[in-house]
Amino acid sequence: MQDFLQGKTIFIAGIASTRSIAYGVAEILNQCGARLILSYPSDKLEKRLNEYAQLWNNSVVLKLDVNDDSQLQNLASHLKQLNINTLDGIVHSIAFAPAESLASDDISLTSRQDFQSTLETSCFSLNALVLALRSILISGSSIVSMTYEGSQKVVPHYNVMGVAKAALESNIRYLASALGRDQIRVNAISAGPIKTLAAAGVPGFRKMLHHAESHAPLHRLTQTREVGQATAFLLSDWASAITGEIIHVDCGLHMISGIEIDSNQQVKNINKKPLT
Ligand code: 0WD
Repeated sequence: MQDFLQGKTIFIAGIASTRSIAYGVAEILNQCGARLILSYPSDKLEKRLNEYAQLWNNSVVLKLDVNDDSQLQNLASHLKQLNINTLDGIVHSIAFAPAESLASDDISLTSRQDFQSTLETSCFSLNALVLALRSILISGSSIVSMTYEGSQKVVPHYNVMGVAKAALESNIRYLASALGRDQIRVNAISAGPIKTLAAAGVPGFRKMLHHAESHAPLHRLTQTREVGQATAFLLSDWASAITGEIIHVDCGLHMISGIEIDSNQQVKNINKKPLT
């Protein structure tokens, strides 16, 4: 059971540190026997990614900024030069929003440029990456991206990132429809809040963590390795009929209304004269 991804080669974009969701995903995928290709967007991450690769059966490491068309155009041929002629899956764990767009709580203040760059890196990049790798994705491949509940509900300061996540989730469904004819599946995981570099850029994120811990049915925070386990399942043949789906891995937080009732108050109300 441990090696149920044996023989699969998975491309992972979005490891920035050991706290990254994609790091937890890579740990689990390696444990399940997958061969990993790790990408990093800028030279400053090269050394770190090479160190991580040593931990995971000497995974392949390469540079890829998903907003750089020339790098995308050369990606499949670059992989072929490394003797990687086919892929079984992609993990897209990437998002970016300029700090100013998260600073206030008024989305109308987000500039055209910031709006566009957020949508480009956080949503369009999935399609750009898929297109770049499509020629080597085999029938039965699986693609997994990462989203957050701020797509469905208003989360303070999440602003344009919430809009980008809503677009990403819709995009998952359209992409699943388009790639289904080639037996390629596309899904996303909606993770609970996790303390990572990207999350640290959202003002008030500590409050979000506290809220999640105290309100989630499991009364704890989601771990990156738990996102990894769900990702491993979606990448595996066990999920062969699942596509276009958004799966929550958030300790149940998404289904809680947020309405708080003081239990003493509740008793008081019950003792009032009954409604007739
Ligand atoms: O609470 C959280 N942390 C949640 C995150 C809850 C639910 C979902 N997510 C999502 C994020 O929105 C994102 O889509 O999970 C995904 C991964 O986020 P993360 O693990 O929280 O963040 P982080 O460790 O910062 O990794 C994101 C990485 C970038 O990190 P930095 O910190 O350098 O911005 O995305 C990569 C980069 O490594 N990235 C890019 N990769 C290629 N090309 C690019 C780019 N242009 N831009 C960012």
